[in-house]
Amino acid sequence: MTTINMRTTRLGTLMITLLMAFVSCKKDEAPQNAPVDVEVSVSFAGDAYAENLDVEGITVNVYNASGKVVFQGMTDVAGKVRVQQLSPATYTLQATKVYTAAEFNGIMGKTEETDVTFTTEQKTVEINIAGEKAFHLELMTGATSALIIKQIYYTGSDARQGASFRDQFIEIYNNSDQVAYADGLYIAEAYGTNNANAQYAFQPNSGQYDWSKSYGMPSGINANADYVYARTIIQLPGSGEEYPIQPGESVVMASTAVNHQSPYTGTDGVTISVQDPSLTVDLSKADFEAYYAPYIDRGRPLASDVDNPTVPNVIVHRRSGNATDLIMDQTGRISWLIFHGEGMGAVSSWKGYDVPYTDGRERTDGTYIQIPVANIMDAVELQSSSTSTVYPKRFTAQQDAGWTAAEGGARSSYAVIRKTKEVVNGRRVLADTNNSTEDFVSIKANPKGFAD
Ligand SMILES: [Ca+2]
Ligand SMILES: [Ca+2]
Repeated sequence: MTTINMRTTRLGTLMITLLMAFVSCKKDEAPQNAPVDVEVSVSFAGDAYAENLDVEGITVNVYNASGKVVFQGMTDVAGKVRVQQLSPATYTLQATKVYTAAEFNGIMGKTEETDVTFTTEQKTVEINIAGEKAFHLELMTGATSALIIKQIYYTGSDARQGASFRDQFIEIYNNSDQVAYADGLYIAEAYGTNNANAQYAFQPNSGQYDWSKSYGMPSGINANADYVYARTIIQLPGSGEEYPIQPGESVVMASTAVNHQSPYTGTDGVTISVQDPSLTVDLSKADFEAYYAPYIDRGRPLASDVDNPTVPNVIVHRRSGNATDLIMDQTGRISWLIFHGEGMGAVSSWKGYDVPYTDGRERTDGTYIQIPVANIMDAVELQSSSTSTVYPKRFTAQQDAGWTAAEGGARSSYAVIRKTKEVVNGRRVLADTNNSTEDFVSIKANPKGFAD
């Protein structure tokens, strides 16, 4: 009964409002100054979240141009909230939902260690009597960035018939509608444990290293939730605006930028060729390549690591052990991220730590560089199987709530690649819900190609 009464009252109010609007129009007053009622609806991006998480009780904030909260409310059972009597102006709409690790793991069957925050913001929303009255916000974990990892070809191709690890590459895509610059972008491998071993300290839910127990780790920081630990770190060259990437376009960073389908001469003068060119790819037109030879201070450079003079070389800050080229783990035991260095200072000042030994041994070689999560632009969790997590995750749900794996595994010629979400004015917008299980599929490696 109450519901009916309320509806009646709302209907009455609406009729009075309409009548007043009608009257004021007739009087030629300025209706554009009238306060506006708008509706904000909220949903979760990604199928798994949309199916399992409740759209009721999500906090919606409306900020005015000076950043002051002018409205705060909670969504109803349909995921909607009504914001009444907003003065015509420009606003920012924001929705936020925080789950404790226990809540989130219980609903989603995950292994998170800390709170999982879903949030989204829609900026410069113009509210006026003639404009939009309904707005939709899609909640995501973590942030989105213009530049995202589009394709990772880590498996390589058959060691005898194909090019083995020589033809690996990573493709970075501009998923926004504005020009973005590749200049100075860091690409790194996120390191983690691949097995349980009493020698090390682990986090209770994820089974990942408890980095807070690493020798020399400062105590006042969240060593696990706020950082990832990187082994290989390379950086694209450029001083700021030398390497523009147009909306819907990408750059390919090759391990070695040659046409791997055709014979080429190694640095030792010996010809390198494949038996089955169809298993590998042409990377001679790559945008960047990893040329490791100048960084090798001990031992001999790798013969296959040639320098294509027409393809700019990346800066190699950290190699994995004594790696003689950018050789990605072919079984998916390492995950990949891209990040920017803002606020991190000189690379030489970045702190490195060793894995957390339970015997408290002093390890000061700083093998794994601590990267703030806040600097991460995109992260893709790799696993060796697309059906189950074999290795403890290196990223939390804030970076990548899922994982992906290439069909066929090591040396299969298959890559992982983002799905196309939609095509806007001819520009492909790729799926980016920060859940690689939903965002990625596996295809035969195809530099600058698309999944669908
Ligand atoms: Ca190379
Ligand atoms: Ca080169």
